[in-house]
Amino acid sequence: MITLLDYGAGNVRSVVNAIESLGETVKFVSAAEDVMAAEKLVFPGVGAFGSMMRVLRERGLVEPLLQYLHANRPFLGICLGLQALFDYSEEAPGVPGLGFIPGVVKRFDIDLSVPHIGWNGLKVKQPSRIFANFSGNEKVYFVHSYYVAPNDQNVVLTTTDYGCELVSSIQHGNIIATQFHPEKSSRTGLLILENFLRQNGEPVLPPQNAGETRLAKRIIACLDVRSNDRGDLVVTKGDRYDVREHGEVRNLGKPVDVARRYYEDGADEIAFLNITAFRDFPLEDMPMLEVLRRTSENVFVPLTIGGGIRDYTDVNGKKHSALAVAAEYFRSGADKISIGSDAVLIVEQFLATGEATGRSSIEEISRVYGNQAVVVSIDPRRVYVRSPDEVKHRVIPTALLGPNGERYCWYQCTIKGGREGRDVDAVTLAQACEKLGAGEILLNCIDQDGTSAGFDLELVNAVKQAVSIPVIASSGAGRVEHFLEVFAQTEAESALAAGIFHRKEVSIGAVKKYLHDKVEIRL
Ligand code: 1PR
Repeated sequence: MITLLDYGAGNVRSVVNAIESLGETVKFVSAAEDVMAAEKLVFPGVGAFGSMMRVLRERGLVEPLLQYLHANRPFLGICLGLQALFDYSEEAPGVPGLGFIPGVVKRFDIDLSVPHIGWNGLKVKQPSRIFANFSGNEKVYFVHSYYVAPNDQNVVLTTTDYGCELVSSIQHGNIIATQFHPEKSSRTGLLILENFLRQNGEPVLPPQNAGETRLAKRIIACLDVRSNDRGDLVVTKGDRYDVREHGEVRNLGKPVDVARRYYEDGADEIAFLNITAFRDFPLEDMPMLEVLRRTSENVFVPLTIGGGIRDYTDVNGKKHSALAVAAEYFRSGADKISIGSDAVLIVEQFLATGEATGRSSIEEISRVYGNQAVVVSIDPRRVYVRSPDEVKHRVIPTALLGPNGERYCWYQCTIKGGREGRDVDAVTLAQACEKLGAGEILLNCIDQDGTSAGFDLELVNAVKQAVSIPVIASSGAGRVEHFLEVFAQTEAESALAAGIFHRKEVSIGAVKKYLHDKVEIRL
């Protein structure tokens, strides 16, 4: 029996699912006594440091936790569950942490994209039970903007390189805590969890490659999901966002099965986009929530879900906040949510007034769940112009000349799945969303979508150069070479594809095999 401390933020569902997949049962801490009664305690912190500590205090959990830790009882902290052990965090000045491990939690101050999102390696500093059966070149999944700096180096279990050498896990007697997410680290993560749960193994020092660890470029499989005309929820795929063929919605399979196939084939992440959620209300769309729940039961890589995240008034006049919609998605197994149409409307208002309201979906969700949990999905379309001063938007020179030989273009943001063009460009939108608290940009391109003609490298470069958060290049992948092109010619951290995987023209395994000796990837 594992006791799990859920203080109510973010996706603990995936930790529960990962533990249950290993044949263990999970009990939740509902009162302070449950902490001391635990045989093994798992603390999967998610969200923001300040709100986490506030909830722990309000629920009277600080003292029991400290007692448990000082008694050297088996403990596994994950992400914020690691950071909570320290004195304080730069994320929430003035809010004390548990102070069990002397030291602080710092924000990255590096030239690379922050948050540090993706699969990176581990440099092991001391033997541990959790490394039993490790080969030594495993990668694990990180998603964080802050990292721990312990005063005593003897507690450092592993470090990881990302612009600096950060402490990626600590070990102090039976207390182990990781900055990375074992529950999202595929087979490697399940092995770590299994080793922790077994408790009887010998400490192991795995074989190691010398040198720096490197963040892998991520390959993401995207499932556009909607109901077809018979009411079945299907994976579909458009050509330039048109998902109908001979009048019918294309049906490329059942979402849960397709996601599982991509997980087994090595996807680093899976995204579900509920593409008609702009007109339906996601909280009434139980099948979609069910898809997420069932997928997260046996897919142990990060899941992003988008569609319909906005404030909403239902038919009875009841108001639902975007935060409530996101919360339901997180509870159902999402690690990140993605905001499309609402982001455009928020940015329009932000640009018009020059002020952030603090109440937009981007701001509210990132405040509660952390900005790493908020992806903004952009659906831009090329608009050609003769000269850069013809419009007030960010215009770029293009090698792909327009129909009348135009040498310039801008990328017009759209809402409602490309149905409505708005007066904002993709570069401005990405920058504004970063300011408002988005942690990542999913950059589609309607002109390339479903064409198999390759990613729009000009668009990716224009957006990537304008922001310091990670960018996922999307739309147009048709061959393995397109993935190399996007990683070699842009700084995008990830590449997303849909059609070629759904139609089984190219597998994720084949993409990785091709990239393997050319760019850093997770095998
Ligand atoms: O606006 O917050 O409700 O979110 C709706 C979400 O649904 C947005 O993220 C939007 O991108 C997405 N969406 C809406 N309509 C469509 C459509 O296709 N008709 N799909 C749609 C967007 C684009 C990509 C696609 C890549 C790769 N799909 O996700 O997977 O272009 O495709 P490819 O590799 O086959 O070229 P909101």
